[in-house]
Amino acid sequence: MSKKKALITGITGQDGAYLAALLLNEGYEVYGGMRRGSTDSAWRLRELEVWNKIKPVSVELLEYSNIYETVKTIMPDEIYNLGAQSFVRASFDQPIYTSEVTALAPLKILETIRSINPSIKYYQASSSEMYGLVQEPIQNENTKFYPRSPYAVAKTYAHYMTVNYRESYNIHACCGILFNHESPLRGEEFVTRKITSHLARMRAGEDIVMELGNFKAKRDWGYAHDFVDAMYKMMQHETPDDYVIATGEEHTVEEFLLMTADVLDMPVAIEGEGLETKAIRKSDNKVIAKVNPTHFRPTEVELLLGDSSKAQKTLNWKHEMDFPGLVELMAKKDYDKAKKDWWGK
Ligand code: NAP
Ligand code: F7E
Repeated sequence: MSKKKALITGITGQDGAYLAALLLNEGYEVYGGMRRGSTDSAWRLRELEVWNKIKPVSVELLEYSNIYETVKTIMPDEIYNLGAQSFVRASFDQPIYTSEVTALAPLKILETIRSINPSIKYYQASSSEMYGLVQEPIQNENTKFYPRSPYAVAKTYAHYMTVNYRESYNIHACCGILFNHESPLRGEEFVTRKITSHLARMRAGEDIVMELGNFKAKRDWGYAHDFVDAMYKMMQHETPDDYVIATGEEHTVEEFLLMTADVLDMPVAIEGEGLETKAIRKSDNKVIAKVNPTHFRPTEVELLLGDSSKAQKTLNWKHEMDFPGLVELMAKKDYDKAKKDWWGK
């Protein structure tokens, strides 16, 4: 039997790398959609040792004809659309670009599927950010959306467009409403990796101060490796549907910082309130983190907490990695890196 073919857009991102590894393991021929750039964007794929196993294809998500021709040539069985301008803070400065990549590109892919072969399955990377100003303390598939950033509005548009193509054209299209998921492959602009990479460099000897935004923001943080498994499972289910994927546990940014410091054996204390909040290293009373208001968003999402019981029941999905395990994995990996960079070993 010939191998199943999957096209992943955004394969160079965090989730793209983990999903590529999973699909290769499942015996798929994996086509990796990459945009042209002047620097090496394949480092995550190299780190997971999948770069030589995938077939890279040039996909610029702003170009309809590029998407169309790629799909027509490959004729994949499944398309996982992970490509996006995914940084919420940046979406306030670049709302139009964000909308073109994050809202309109999914429509271009859905139109391509509809016109070339409606039996191609489609996965849309929806986001817990769509809940924004939360309308219920714990969010599930029935909770009303209240997006609070251009990124979240763009994701909400793409979400409903995916539902509409499923209902109008009978396309096997699924939306994974994924809550924050992290890993050592997370981009360093996101708060978890920002914290682990900065504290690891401090622990290795660098004299730096980290600037953060809202210490009190709460998120439901899971492990990206666990979360891509949910994407795969929903695409294999006979009925296409939408699923919340989350751990069901929330923690503040401050808690993430304190736990990272403990893992690195560099205890810190939090002092002050609001804009005056600081993290002080106990061993020498040095301020290692303080607030810089530029990291606040014009409209903040204060808290998110997901209920993934539908995915647990229907897909038999559950997360394996708990919060302390995730912090430890990320902090230790960044410390190993920092030691190499700083001490050359
Ligand atoms: P990420 O690390 O930021 O990766 C985004 C990917 O999109 C990168 O491969 C990037 O390519 C690509 N991309 C951006 N603009 C493009 C364009 N114009 N043309 C082609 N490719 C483009 O994101 P992630 O964390 O892996 O997340 C994967 C998806 O899930 C995203 O859609 C994100 O919005 C969504 N999501 C993420 C989370 C989370 O917590 N991680 C939660 C919910 C939903 P370059 O490498 O060239 O920049
Ligand atoms: O912020 C606060 C910040 O940028 C988390 C994306 O993958 O998950 C991600 O979006 C929280 C926010 O992730 C800093 O204000 C404080 O409340 O790591 P983040 P995000 O905005 O939740 C969702 C589900 C996605 O879909 C997105 O694509 O932490 N925070 N201080 C900070 N955030 C950052 N980045 N930097 C700070 O210094």
